[in-house]
Amino acid sequence: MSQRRKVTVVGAGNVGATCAQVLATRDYADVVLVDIKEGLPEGKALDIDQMGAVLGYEPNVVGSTSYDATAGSDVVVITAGLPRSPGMSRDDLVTTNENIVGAVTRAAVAESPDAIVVVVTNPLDAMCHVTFDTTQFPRQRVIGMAGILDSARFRTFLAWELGVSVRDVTGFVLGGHGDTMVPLPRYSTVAGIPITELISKERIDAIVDRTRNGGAEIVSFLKTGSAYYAPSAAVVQMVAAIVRDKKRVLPCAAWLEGEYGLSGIYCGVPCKLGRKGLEQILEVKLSAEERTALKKSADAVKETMAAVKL
Ligand code: LAC
Repeated sequence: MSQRRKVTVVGAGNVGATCAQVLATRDYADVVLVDIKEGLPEGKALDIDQMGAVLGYEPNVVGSTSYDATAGSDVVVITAGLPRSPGMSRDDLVTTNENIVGAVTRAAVAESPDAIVVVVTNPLDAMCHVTFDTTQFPRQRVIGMAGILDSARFRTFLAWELGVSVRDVTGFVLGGHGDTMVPLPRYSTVAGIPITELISKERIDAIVDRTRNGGAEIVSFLKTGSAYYAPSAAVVQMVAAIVRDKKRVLPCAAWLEGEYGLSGIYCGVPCKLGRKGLEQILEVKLSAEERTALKKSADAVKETMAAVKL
């Protein structure tokens, strides 16, 4: 595939700007970085472009406060919104961020009616739902980023626990992006060996717990913001799977229509991503305990959704 693709990133804060930066270094897409704050997207885009002369990629990032430059994007990434601050749950953000996400989604899809939208703003599952309602797109074209981040955290902690390369660790995390997310040890492996064969139940429980609180752990260190390096890399993995039609199977937030016994809700499940966006949801059998945990996580997403007014 020789033709460059076009990716719009809405929000030039830490997550959005880092997304634009990582995307730029990959050099397969023209990137438009949009923010309402005058000067911020333009300045960051210029800086990222000039890094290309050093690292060796084409300077094709444009920053703008208007959506004109975004027209005809293949993928739109929504990062706009307030981040969590210490002591604040993801759900506390719901009212502020639903207004922001609704408005930027409308503006972005007006210019790119065929785009696939990747939602990143928290509370993630609820903001996916807001974007899904706002765009009226089919579910194939509105997907949320959370599971790759959550499983990246899970994989990192497992790799440290065993002293093995993180490349050989797979992690399977289902459910909403919140404290009730459901890491599944049975389906998490080191080079194909289930971690339940390698790590004691007590240690797995502790690692699962740290994973569930992985976002809050970083917020408590940073004090004035939340994680952005790993989240941005996770977004780029989704964007790459879509624009390069890779058929990757990645944990993403998807609109469920009966899968895993859930309907009318966004929730993290294993998704096949390709040119059409969400091309398939993979279902696996869950134990009674796992099903209960997933139901609890879905209930938490529904509770957050109850606060959405749009
Ligand atoms: C995290 C927050 C940003 O998981 O949701 O890092």
